[in-house]
Amino acid sequence: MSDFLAYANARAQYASLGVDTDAAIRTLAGVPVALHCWQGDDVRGFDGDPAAPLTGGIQTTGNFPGRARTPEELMADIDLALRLCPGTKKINLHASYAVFDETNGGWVDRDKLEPKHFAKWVEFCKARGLGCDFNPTFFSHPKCDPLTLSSPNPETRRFWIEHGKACIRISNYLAEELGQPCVMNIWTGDGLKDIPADRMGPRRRYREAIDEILSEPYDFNLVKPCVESKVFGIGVEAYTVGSAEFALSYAAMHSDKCIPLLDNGHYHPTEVVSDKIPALLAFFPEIALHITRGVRWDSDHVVLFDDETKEIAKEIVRCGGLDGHVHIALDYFDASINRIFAWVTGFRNVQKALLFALLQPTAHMQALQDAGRFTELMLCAEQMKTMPFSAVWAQYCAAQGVPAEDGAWFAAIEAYERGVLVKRV
Ligand code: RNT
Ligand code: ZN
Repeated sequence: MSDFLAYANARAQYASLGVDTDAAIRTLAGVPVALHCWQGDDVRGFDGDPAAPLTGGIQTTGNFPGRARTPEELMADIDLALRLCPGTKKINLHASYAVFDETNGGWVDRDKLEPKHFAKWVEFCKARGLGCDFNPTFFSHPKCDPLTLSSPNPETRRFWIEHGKACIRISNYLAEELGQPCVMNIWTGDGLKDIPADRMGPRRRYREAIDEILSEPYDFNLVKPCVESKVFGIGVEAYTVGSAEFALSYAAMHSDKCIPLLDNGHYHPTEVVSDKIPALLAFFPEIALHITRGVRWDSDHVVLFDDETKEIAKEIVRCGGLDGHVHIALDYFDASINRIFAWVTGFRNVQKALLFALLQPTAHMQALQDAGRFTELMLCAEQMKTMPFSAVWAQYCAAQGVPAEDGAWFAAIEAYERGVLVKRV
């Protein structure tokens, strides 16, 4: 069957359930999703010793050839990834990806970063019509003692507060230059390996440090500071300063200037972010997400088209999150497979999940729930799983000018691996 017939057939089948496939495709095309730059180089960045370890309780594993070592390599890799992904894309940068060169005076430490250190990224985004999100980098740096914003040492705190403020100014610059809001996420790996004697002190200091960072002036319509919580990290198993209650309470008490960010790797294994989305949207006008896949822990595996990713997407759609209420970003890092493949697979899977969610007969299913018709609700939910989704996905990809079949785009990645990646030694 031709693609045209396959889509016509699928459209009719979905229409018989009251689902408009053309509208779903149109809606999805306008939803920004942020692609994280750090998948391309195993979260190393360009502002420190390239041999220095990744700290902050996060870890990449694997040594697949071809890690990007320079801004030019990373940009070239991102370019290929973007070409193979449908949808509206943003880039998500960490402060450690500052580009230092002779035109901007060379290296400065993180407390002294300025917009000019991100001019190359602005140029990159402008040439491709992309928005840009941003993150202060509170890890992998000699000034982590190992705490940062919650350190008992005032000098350490000062350094990191100044870094946070510099990042607000940079986020403002990115938003103004690119004409799109910049989501700026505050996450620290601050915590303790073993039973604390003082759980409150670090949290008080963290709270005051965030207050100070957010005292830097910004327009909340342009810069969207977030606080991301976490349950534990490697080497900080007993206590995390920015726990769920801490981050959520901070965001709730400062809802005029920051928003909560949920990373689905940052909860206990039977907790699900899909359920937290409507809980938070009952109170917060905006929330932000890091979509990832934890295998047994916050392992940051590549996002798959799996049940929880679909459920997260359904809640985003059902809660009206696509109208700017939910800021969607990816956050994973796998060094054991082709990194560009990892980017593309995860990004496309989020797109698939959103399309799948947009193709649910949501109003009908909600009416069944409210009427207590749970037998028919289960029947309908199961029927949706074998609908001709792939024909609608193919239509969406064609409209976006990217290959639909995974096999078709993988050839481009293989060629790049042979021609470029394996030569990076
Ligand atoms: C770590 C957090 C955080 C980082 C990125 C690199 O557990 O998820 O968001 O992954 O900032
Ligand atoms: Zn995250």
